[in-house]
Amino acid sequence: MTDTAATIAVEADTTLQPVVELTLRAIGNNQEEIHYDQDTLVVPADALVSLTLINEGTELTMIHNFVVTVKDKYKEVALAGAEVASPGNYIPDSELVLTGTPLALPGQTVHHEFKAPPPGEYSFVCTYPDHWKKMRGVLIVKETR
Ligand SMILES: [Cu+2]
Repeated sequence: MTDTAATIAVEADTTLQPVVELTLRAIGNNQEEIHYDQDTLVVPADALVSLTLINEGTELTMIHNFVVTVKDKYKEVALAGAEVASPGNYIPDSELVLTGTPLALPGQTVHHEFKAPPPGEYSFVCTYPDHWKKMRGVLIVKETR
């Protein structure tokens, strides 16, 4: 009986999983100007998040990504990411990292899908060297019921 109940629950979850489309723009062409166009993103728990990151920069050093971290750990993750450098997309192998996009070069758009983490608050950040000082925000995952 327990097995049957578990199977039904899993099927129901899969069917009802909402897909949330997010579009985030990276704006600016120097260290002072750069920012994401939104500093707060809200998604429902259980959602599959389909993120589009648009890099509107044109200067060569305007290389961006989007990395979700444990709340307020954006600086620690970004500093570790700077050591990883481009072959690893500036994303450290760390339990503080929940997910991250590939790098978007100037003018590029990248897509990335990830499952929303459990309800709560998280940070997001660009881990390209020094960008964390300007490019970061809060991801809020809301309880759906
Ligand atoms: Cu950046």
